[in-house]
Amino acid sequence: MEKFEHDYNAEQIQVLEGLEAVRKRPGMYIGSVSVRGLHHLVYEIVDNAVDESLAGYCKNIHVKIEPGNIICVEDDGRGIPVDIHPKTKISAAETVYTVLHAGGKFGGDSGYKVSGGLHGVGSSVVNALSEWTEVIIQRDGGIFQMKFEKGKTVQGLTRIGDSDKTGTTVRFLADDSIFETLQYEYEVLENRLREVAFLTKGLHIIIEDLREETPKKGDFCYEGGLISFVEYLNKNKEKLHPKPIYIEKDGEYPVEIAIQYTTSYSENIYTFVNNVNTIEGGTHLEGFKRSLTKVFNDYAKAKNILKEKDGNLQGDDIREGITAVISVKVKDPQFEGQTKTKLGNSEVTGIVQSIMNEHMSAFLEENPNVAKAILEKCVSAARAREAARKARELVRRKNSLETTTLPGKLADCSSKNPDECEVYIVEGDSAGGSAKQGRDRRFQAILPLWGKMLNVEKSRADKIYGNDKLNPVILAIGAGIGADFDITKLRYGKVIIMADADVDGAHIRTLLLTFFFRYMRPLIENGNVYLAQPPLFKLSKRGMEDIYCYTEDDLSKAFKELEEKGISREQVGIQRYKGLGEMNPEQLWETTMDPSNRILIKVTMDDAMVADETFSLLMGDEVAPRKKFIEENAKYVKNLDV
Ligand code: TSJ
Repeated sequence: MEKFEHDYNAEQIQVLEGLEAVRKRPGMYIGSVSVRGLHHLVYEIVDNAVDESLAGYCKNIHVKIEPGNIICVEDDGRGIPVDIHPKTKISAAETVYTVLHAGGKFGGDSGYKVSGGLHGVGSSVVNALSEWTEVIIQRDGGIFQMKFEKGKTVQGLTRIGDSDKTGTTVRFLADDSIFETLQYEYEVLENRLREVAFLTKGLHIIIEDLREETPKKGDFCYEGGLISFVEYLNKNKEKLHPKPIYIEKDGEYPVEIAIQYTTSYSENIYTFVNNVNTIEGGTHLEGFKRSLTKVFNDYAKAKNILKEKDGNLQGDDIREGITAVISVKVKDPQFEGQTKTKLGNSEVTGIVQSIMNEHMSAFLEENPNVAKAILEKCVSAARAREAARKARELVRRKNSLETTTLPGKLADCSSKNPDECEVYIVEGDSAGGSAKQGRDRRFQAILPLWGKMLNVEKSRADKIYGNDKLNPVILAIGAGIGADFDITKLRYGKVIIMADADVDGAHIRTLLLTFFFRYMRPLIENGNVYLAQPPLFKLSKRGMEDIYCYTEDDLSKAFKELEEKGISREQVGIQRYKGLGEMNPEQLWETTMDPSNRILIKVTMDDAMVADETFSLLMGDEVAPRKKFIEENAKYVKNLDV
C-alpha cells in the first residue's frame, strides 16, 4: 500500500486553527445548530456532487441515512483530484476537506476550482462539525481513503486498492456535542433532494432512510427539469393550457424558467439562485415580474383586448393563478434580506427581464389561444381586484367609525403592550372554553375558531375580507392583510395556533399557515407565528407527579426513566389525549400555555413556504394526496423552545 506523505508545516497549522473557528462558532457557517443546521450539513455535501453533475461528469447521487444517523453521500463523478497541491503539499482532496473555503481560495488558476464556483466551500465545515468523516475516492485506477475526527486528519489520503470506476463517497457522523439533535427528518431531506433533482435536469438522485426496520426510499430523476417541477406543483390543479411555457438560456448568467397558469387564484412563484431557494425573492424575481406585466399589457393592447381607456392590467392581475419556477445561476451571488435569501445582484433584473421579454412575446404571438385564455383570466382578476378594493374600503370606513371593532368571540387580554401580548387561535369551542379559563388573562387572549375554514386556495382576496372565519383572525391581529398589512399595528407579539394533534388539527394548522403566508407574510418573516404543542400523553401514579409527554419519543424516554427508578409500565396509568378539549383548564395552562413550561414551535419562512407548496398540491380535487399528507402531517416547522 502506498501512503502519500505530507509535512505539517506552518500553513497546515493555520488550517487546523481555521477549522477550530468553525467549531467555536458553528452558527456563523451553517446558520444554527438546530435540526435545520444538521440538515444543512447534508446539503453542503450533496452540493459538491451536484456541482460535478452540472460540470457534466456525474449522473447519479445516492444519499443514505444509516442507522446511528450516519450520512453517506456517493456520486459517480470524476472523483476529487488526489494529486499533491503545490502550495500546501497535501493532496487536493485533503485540502478540500481541511481548508476553510477551499473552494474559493483554491479556485481561479489552481485548477481545483469547483465547477462554476458555485458551491464547494462547505465540505471543510461539515468535517469540522463531525465526530468523524470518511472520504473514499475512486479515480486514476485506485481507491483512496482519508479519515478525519472533528476536523483533524487521522489518516491522510491513502491508496487502499484498485478500481476502474470513478466517484466520491463521503460518510460522516455529525458531532452531538455541537448539534442539539442528530435526528434527521427523512421528509425534509427528501423534499430538498426532489427539488434539487427538478433543478438539475437528468440528474438521478436516490435517498434512503435505513434507520428503521422498514426503510424509506425516494428516487428522483426528471428529464423535463423545471417543466416537470411546474407540472408537479400543478398536479391537482385545473390548467389554463396543457404544457408549461419553458425558457432556457445559457451564458454568463444561465436562466431557466417554466410557467403554467391554472384556474386557481393564488400566485405561486418559486425562485432559485444556484439551486438555493430564494424565499425572499430579489432581482431575478423583479425582472421576471416586470417583463410579465409589460409583455401581457403590450400584447393585450396590440390585439385590442385592452382598450386605451381601460388603462393597464396590474402585475397582481397578471400573476393570478400563475405557477412558475425561476432558476438562475450567478457566479458571485449577493444575498440580502432577513434570512439572507433575497438576491441582490442588480444586473440580474435586466438579464431576466430581457430573456423573458423576448421569449414571452414570441410565445404569445405563436400561441394566441393560450394568450387569450390567460388574458381573459387577467381581466376578470382586475375586476375582482376592483371589487376587493371596494370591500376593503367598506371595512376601513367601518373601522374608522367604530374605532376598534374586535371580533365578538375574542377574549382579549388586559395588557395592550403587543410585545408581551399573545393571542391563541384555538380550534373548537370546548377547547376555547378551557383556554379562556386556564389562561393568564393579563397577557393572553383567546380567539376560538370553529367549523370548516375557507379554502384560501380557491378564494380571491375580496372573499377573504368578508369571510366569517378569517375576518375575526384579521381583526384580532389588527394589522390588515395583503398590501395593506401594517406590522406596526400588530396587537399581539405572538400569534399562537393551538390545534389538536389529529387530522382536523393538522388541517386547520395548514390552512391558517397558508393564509398567513399568503396574506400576512411579514408576520411569519418577523417570527410572530407559533404553534402550541399540547401533550399527547399523561403518565400518572399515586404519589408521583404527573408526567406529560409531547411526542412518542418523550413517552419511551419517560418509561425508561421510570424503569430505572424501579417503576414498571404496568404500574403507571397512561392517558392519551385525543384533543385539547379533554384537558381541564388547569392542565391546559400547565402543559401548553404556561410560558415557563410550554413548548412553542416557531414557524419560519421557508417552513411556511413548504407548507404553502404542499398546500397548493393538496387543495386540488383529489382526496388521496390530501389524506396522505394529513396523516403524515407537516414537517414544516422548526422546534424552538421559548
Ligand atoms: F467535497 C466533498 F468531499 F464533500 C464531496 C465532493 C462530496 C461528494 C459527495 C462529492 C464530491 C465531489 C467532488 N464529487 N465530484 C467532485 N469532483 C471534483 O472535486 C473534481 C473532479 C475533477 C476535477 C478535474 O478538474 O479533473 C475537478 C474537480 C473539482
